[in-house]
Amino acid sequence: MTKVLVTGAAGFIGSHTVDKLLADGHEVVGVDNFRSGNRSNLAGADSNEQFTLVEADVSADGVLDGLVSDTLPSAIIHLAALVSVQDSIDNPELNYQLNVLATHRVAEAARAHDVKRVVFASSAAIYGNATDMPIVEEAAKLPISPYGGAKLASEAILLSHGAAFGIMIRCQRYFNVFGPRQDPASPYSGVISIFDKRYRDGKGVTIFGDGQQTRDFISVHDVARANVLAATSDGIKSGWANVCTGRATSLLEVAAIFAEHYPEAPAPILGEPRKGDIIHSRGQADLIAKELGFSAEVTVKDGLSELIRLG
Ligand code: UD2
Repeated sequence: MTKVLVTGAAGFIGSHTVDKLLADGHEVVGVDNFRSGNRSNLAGADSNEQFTLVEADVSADGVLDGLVSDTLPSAIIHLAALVSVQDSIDNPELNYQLNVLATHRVAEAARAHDVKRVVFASSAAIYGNATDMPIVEEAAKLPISPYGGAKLASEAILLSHGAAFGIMIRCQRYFNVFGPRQDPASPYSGVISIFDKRYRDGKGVTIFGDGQQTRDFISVHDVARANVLAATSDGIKSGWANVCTGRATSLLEVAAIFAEHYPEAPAPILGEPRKGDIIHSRGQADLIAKELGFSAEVTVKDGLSELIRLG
């Protein structure tokens, strides 16, 4: 059993990561300021006596230092973030506070209190408009949003701290994560969460463009498992890896799966392509398989069926 501190514990990926850690018998200290996280995401975790939750902002001076010195975890999984790319464009300063300063605080708290391992929520956003598919980890890092820039800077902060002070760092570059508890509230929310809500409400969906665009959609259950592997496996080294399936699914395929479950729903409308949209995104999944022994197990079809069943 390991004690793990999870920042952003009440978020979409955070709460599933907490659930997986608890299911595997680990002790978990969660921290969240509920800016975008939701208390109800932790309904299952709350009933587990191995779980403690602290309400706090990890970017604030002294918060993480105090928390880490009080709890002395073996590993930190740092998922707290400003999660919306659009918010980072509207408010770059807040983005750098929540996505870079907070990461610096994590790195410093780990150094000061001898935490030997940090797992970080990085993103395929660091690759920007990559055109060679699949996207390999060596691809150029040319982010096109403050969000992507902050994720790339955070990788550098953590890896340099790790090298200087002997902390094992794993940067997890998530592709398009989907599943239960993803917030569909904004037009820039993940497309699957938007489609799920609209079908559930008996409304049709709009596909921006011809629907042939593809993404590497990965289930949040697989992502949570990858996080737990990175935080608890023996014999792994500092580094980074794509967290993806290696498979591409088009929006037409996604809409067709929803339509099977909602035969009465109106057919999707094809709208104007979204400005700045990339056509294809697919990661290469070999490095994480080699380094963590991880490969995604949930197909898009099965993941969508679960989402539609559970909400
Ligand atoms: C991700 C980011 C986005 C930007 C982009 C850069 C998320 C959720 N979004 O967008 O902010 O950084 O990466 O590459 O992380 N779509 C529809 N109908 C809808 C909503 C979306 O057709 O109602 C399309 C959208 O135009 C796109 C695809 O669905 O072609 C996926 O959209 P997304 O926002 O879920 O993810 P992505 O990778 O485009």
